[in-house]
Amino acid sequence: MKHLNNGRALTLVLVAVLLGVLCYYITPSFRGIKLFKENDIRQENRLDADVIHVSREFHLVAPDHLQYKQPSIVHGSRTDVVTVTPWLAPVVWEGTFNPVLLDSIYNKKNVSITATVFAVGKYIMFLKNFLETAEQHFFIGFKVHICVFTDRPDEVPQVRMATGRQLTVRSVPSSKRWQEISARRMELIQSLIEEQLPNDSGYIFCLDVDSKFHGRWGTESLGGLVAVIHPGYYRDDRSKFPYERSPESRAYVAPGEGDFYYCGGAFGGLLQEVHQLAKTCRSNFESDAKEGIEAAWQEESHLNRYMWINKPSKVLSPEYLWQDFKPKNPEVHIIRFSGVIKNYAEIRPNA
Ligand code: 5GW
Ligand code: MN
Repeated sequence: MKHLNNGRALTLVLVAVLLGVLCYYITPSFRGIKLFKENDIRQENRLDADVIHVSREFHLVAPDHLQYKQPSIVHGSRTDVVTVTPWLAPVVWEGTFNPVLLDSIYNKKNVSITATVFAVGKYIMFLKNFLETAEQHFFIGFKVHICVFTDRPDEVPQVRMATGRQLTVRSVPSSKRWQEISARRMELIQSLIEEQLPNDSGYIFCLDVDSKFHGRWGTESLGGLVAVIHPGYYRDDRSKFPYERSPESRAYVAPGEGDFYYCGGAFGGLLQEVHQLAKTCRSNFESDAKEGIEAAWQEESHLNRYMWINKPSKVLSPEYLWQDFKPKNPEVHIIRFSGVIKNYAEIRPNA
């Protein structure tokens, strides 16, 4: 009796499987049509969820009926500066973008922005000003997550964060040598992104703590891979850029090469892009170190090498990282973020 039942069940299962396979092969056209229809409906409704991951960055949906000044393609609002690179990446200067339009586009996308900042040793003293001014100028009205890496978690100042904004503190070991802090920066950025990637597809900016916000830094800065022009060299010939000039180093940039000199104190972009950058710079940095090589400006040199090969899709003008000791140049209409004047002997462990 039992045997008979088992035999029947087996036959039934076999028949079912055969029927399933048969149906699968008989109805491909039918399935095709159904899929196509689903896509059509989705496109009409333009659901946010339909903008698939890769195209997210390029799909800019504006609200209907937003009133703003007519753009012109013959009369530029900025004629005193270059606003596009030879590889057609925008260079962001005040006057080249409409902040209201951009904010409404990115509001729809519900973007989130992570900012990493290292405050190791005495550099903790810069954190309060950094955080307080970020609350006034950095992606106001958006989801912002500021991630502080420090060896002094107890000294992280209490700063009131607006709704939608959060601060997290991660402990890192203290270090006497700047080179160690510098080396670990890329490593920690890499692992932070690896943790976040599964549930976050947003943007990240990696910023120096010894700086303050003075003006808007917002959605105009978003891009795949974002680099900031260093304020110290942007009027100079590339031969004067302080790239790593020793061919043995993996940060080497040959004479007559290099586009701009970018800051190590601010860079960013999509999580995936910055992950690639951090991973590459860290690996090159470590391989150099194994051979006893240290690039001229440590990770900044590696970053500049990386950006020479992997062109940034958006370039931020020196408005996005000025230096307080530098008088403002006429083309700089607004200073958004600037390095404070610091007493090196007082703050650096091995100065
Ligand atoms: C930096 C130089 C020598 C020794 C120590 C440091 C150092 C850097 C430090 O002791 N603690 C620390 O948190 N940093 C982080 O690295 C800060 O976020 C700092 O903004 C960043 C880059 O170092 P800076 O700002 O001194 O470099 P510059 O090129 O802006 O002067
Ligand atoms: Mn700095």
